[in-house]
Amino acid sequence: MRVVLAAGTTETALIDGISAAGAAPELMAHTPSADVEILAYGAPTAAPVTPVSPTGCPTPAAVTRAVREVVGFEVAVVDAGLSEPTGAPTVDLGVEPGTDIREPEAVPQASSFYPRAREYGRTLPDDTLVIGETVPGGTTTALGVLTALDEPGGVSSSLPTNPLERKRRVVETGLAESDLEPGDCEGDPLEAIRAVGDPVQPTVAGIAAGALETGTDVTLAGGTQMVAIAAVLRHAGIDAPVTIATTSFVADEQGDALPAACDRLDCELRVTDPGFDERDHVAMARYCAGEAKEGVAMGGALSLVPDGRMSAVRDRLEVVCARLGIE
Ligand code: AAM
Repeated sequence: MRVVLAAGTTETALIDGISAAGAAPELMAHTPSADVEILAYGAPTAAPVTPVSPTGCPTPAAVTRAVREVVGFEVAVVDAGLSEPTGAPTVDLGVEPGTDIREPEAVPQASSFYPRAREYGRTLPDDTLVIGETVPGGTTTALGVLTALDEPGGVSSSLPTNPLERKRRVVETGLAESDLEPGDCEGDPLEAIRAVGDPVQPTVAGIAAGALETGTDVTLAGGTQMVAIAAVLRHAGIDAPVTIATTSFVADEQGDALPAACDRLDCELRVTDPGFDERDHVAMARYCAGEAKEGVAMGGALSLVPDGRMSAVRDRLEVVCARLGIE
């Protein structure tokens, strides 16, 4: 079993009011680079910041790291378009940062990133992969791809109040700038990503596709961004079994829409509640207030926690947070 984290950036994150995956817009580009270091080392090393939301909610990387310190799992990080350096080892597939989806092309090289990621996925030796993401702005690009593929349903958000109408307007502009209408990319998911997606999407979808081809079990670790990846796989004609593992925070926010989307895309859904309401801790309270919710493979990592060990994960999260200066 291995957790594979695809870490990248899209300039879409810089659109006003669209993301809380960083304390300020100018810090957002550092978030994935720091997330990678937190997962690998337990705290940022080269990155200048610990990713927190503007209200101080720590990155889900802290939770994934806490699970790792309790359960122990192998990690591989793929550079899926980082725009700032990271001090942790990454696999280089030549993936470049994405542009604002309101530009005519969001991921101009989507169709070459995908086969490279697929080849990487084919070569991984593990029986099971849990594939996660960190890409600020990723729920907006997920909405972009879902809309271009004519898949119904909304998307989640790192913000406690989801700016869904704003995201819809951004996607509408993005599609228009790409000379596309909603649904125009049905059956051509790489075209959807090229027009209104982000570079993490062809990377995750490619790794998943390659792994599935070699009989590897694949869990997509995340919420609505992973629903978009599942849609990419299905529109690419891949019908192998896929699981989506997310947090109760996303599941609670999405209500019936999440199981409905998983049904439609023929994915098994696994939801894990980390029991953060049982603690009086600033970070866990932020998650219970609907901030962050998911990311950096958090839901997939939580699904690996054996029965009876979740309180050890909460204990460990307090230690990780203290290391990050969040107490
Ligand atoms: C990743 N790193 C994060 C974070 N995420 N650090 C702090 N807070 C988060 N929520 P949106 O579309 O609103 O930006 O949400 C998606 C991002 O939130 C992704 O990067 C995901 O991994 C998570």
